[in-house]
Amino acid sequence: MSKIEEIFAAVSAGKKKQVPGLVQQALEEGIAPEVILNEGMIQAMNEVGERFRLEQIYVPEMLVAARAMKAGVEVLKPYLGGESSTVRGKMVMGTVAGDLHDIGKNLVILMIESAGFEVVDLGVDVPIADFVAAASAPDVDLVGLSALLTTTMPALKDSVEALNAMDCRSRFQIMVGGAPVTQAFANEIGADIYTADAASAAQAARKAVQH
Ligand code: B1M
Repeated sequence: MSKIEEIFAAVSAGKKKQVPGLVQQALEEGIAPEVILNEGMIQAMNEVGERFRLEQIYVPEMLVAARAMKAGVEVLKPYLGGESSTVRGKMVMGTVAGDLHDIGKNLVILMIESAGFEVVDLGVDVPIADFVAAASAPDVDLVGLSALLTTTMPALKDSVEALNAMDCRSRFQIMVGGAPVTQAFANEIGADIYTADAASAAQAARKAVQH
């Protein structure tokens, strides 16, 4: 079994204690951090999601897989994206109301921080009022909203609607993402930027904020 296959297997089986060591070994073997993340861990979460959909596993198994992935990401953190010494701007970011998924959001934050932004993490299950309150700070350039469930897409829409109604709306841009979100949906709800993954979120943030 290759190291990537071992990481894939350990993340899908929720082996939280094994994953950090395997990720470390993969790095020492010279495997690129992005490959470990995408082919080892994110692919494993996709597999877990598929097995959940097919009712082969249930929520507890999804949860332990998520914990195993988080443990692996901790090891990868210093290797992803690189450090940036210039502060390009400020972003506030959260997962919308009713939604507890945060692995994707945390990866987006990691990459956007590496691109030189200060990011205020509002956490998960963020009420609309909290997005609005955070966006009203005068130095906020970007507001990021993540949604992972089709059932929380209406909360994404309502949150963006509330942000769009703010007097200071022209001061910041709104970025949305998450598995069920598409460019078409982002356009429909009036968000400025849609990105499909953490790396393109960081690129888009850089492009959007050029002080
Ligand atoms: Co959940 N879950 N889950 N889950 N879960 C999904 C999302 C699901 C697709 C699984 C499935 O059925 N195949 C499904 C949703 C179906 C749907 O709505 N169409 C689902 C379900 C149904 C549920 C529950 C309802 C299950 C239940 O209770 N019956 C429940 C809901 C709880 C709630 O939120 N209220 C639930 C719970 C959970 C756990 C708590 C057990 C756990 C989350 C733990 C955690 O996050 N701390 C969990 C997990 C782990 C998953 C899967 C398996 C993996 C999610 C993940 O972390 N992916 C997921 C299946 C899947 O995704 N294939 C599933 C890896 C992550 C890196 O990718 O989050 O997509 P992702 O983020 C990407 C991009 O989307 C993008 O960049 C990221 C990095 O590249 N991105 C952005 C994300 N946010 C962005 C924001 C941006 C830009 C890009 O700009 C601001």
